[in-house]
Amino acid sequence: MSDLVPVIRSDTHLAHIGLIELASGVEIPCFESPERILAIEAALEADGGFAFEPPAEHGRAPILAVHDATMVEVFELAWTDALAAGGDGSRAMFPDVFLIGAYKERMAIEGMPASAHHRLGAFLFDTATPIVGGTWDAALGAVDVAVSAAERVVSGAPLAYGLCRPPGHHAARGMLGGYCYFNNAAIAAEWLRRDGGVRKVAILDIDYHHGNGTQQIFWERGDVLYLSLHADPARAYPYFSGYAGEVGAGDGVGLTRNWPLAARTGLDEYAVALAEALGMIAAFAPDAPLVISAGFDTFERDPIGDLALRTQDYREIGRMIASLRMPAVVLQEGGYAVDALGDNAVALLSGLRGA
Ligand code: SP5
Ligand code: ZN
Repeated sequence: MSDLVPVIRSDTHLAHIGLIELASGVEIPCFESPERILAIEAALEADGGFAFEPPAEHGRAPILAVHDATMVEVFELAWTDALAAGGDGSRAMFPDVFLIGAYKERMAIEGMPASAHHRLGAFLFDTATPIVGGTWDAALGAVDVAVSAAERVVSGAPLAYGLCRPPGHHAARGMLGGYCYFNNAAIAAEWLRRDGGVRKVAILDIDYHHGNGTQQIFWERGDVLYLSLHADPARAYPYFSGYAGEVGAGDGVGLTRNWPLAARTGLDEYAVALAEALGMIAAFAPDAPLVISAGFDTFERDPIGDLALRTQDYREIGRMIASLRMPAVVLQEGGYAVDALGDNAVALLSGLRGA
């Protein structure tokens, strides 16, 4: 009975329905949907090895320990400001103008538009991160899920699974993007440092995409190891980070590492990279639970990925990670082949618990 794996989940994500995203300028249905988490929950329930629990409320403090306060405020106000500016609420909100680095080149300009939905252009990096009426509460809920999962492991569970939605690893200190609003894994890792009584945390990111946000947040940190296996950004989103030469700076030199992977990478090659990452985690010797950013967009049939992992491979990946003999907090990131997400999640978690 006590060997049931706690799964922290909440209904607050259900009203975050982006409806559409823009891909290369084309409007397509948003891959990041509520059905993703519903599918995982159904499979965990059917498996029977898991116990669902609600998160505890943690408020804004853990978010503000990681994110820029102005970004948080602009995100909170963006939807209501868009409505006030005449939006009818039937469509997701996207800014029109993005404040990229080159905009301010040479000029001393500081002005900001009056409406938060325009200000959002200074805090968002892509056109695939829709904001609707339910987005803010969903993002807060995902953080509560992540921190509660971390809390659960600190207080003795060997393994906990936080069903975070929206995902988090693309959200940087002052930037939203990639379906992500708050960086759930980074917030959980920072919470472990500040409130969890630990000195060193390792984050292993196995989502298909590079976790640019998590990398940026801990880039100069000597107390947080960030390791990511992902599709080579030379061909894959987010394109501008995740290359092998990115290794951190200052106190964090050598504590960021990236493994860019070729298209159609299967378990054999994946396991070589994973074994290197696990060796680095063992050498770093964290005294905290391992934080795992778990995406299943590495799956062979994922609609936005091109790697070739199969369902049974996630069990092997889980077993390899379990060989570290560290407690672990698994936080949901991406994965868009909805019909396979449940089986893939059960496989990973089963491997992690040593089955
Ligand atoms: C958390 C996470 O997995 N975020 C990923 C965000 C990716 N957003 C851009 C998706 C680009 C989709 N391109 C469609 C290719 C269809 N073959
Ligand atoms: Zn992803």
